[in-house]
Amino acid sequence: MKKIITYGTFDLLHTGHINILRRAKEYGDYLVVAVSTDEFNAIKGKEAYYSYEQRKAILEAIRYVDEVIPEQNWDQKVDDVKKHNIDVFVMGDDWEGKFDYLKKYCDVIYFPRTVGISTTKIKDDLNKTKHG
Ligand code: C2G
Repeated sequence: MKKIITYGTFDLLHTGHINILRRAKEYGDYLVVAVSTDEFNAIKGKEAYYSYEQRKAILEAIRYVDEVIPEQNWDQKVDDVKKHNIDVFVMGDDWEGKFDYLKKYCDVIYFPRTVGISTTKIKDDLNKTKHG
């Protein structure tokens, strides 16, 4: 069984998230998603609209996703790759090169981001609508 892993906040789920999850799954049979906890989001300087439990439940409902685990810090990736017997690590190319140290343990693939959509854009657009 070929296992893939990816990491992220995945707040206000949108087609950019779905695209990377679908593409990641094409590389194997079992996709693990490490979703950032609310505490780790604070470290990342992000405040998600949905709580960790809500974002986890939403990801678990996606057909491409087989397992969701918590992402609690920047340093857990090597342990996760070993513990979950991961063959492929996938991230959007806004992270290009940042996780190449994992190449010792698994394949590392960066996908082009989906253009024109982001959680920040969704929030900004909604605010504009509300405030004109
Ligand atoms: N993404 C994408 N296209 C978009 C928006 C996001 O391909 N339009 C991808 C990102 O590149 C990332 C994943 O979707 O691979 C999740 O995005 P975020 O929730 O913004 O994740 P991020 O905050 O970048 O967290 O340790 C890694 C970090 O936890 C990554």
